[in-house]
Amino acid sequence: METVTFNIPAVSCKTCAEKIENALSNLQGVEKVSVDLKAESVRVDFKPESVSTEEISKEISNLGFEAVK
Ligand SMILES: [Cu+2]
Repeated sequence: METVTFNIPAVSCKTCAEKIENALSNLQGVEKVSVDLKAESVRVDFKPESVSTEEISKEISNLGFEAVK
């Protein structure tokens, strides 16, 4: 299990946070997602053998957010 944190400058409300949490949770290999609205960041626990950090950040981009590592 690995953990990655991305900064998401545009995440500002609970709806955005839930959207990101739901989408990332649906990715195979993602175990836990927690968005920190104050820090404007997301912390993801994932299995590196199932999913890559690139796939995770791409999913965030697909939702219309910028993910900065
Ligand atoms: Cu929002």
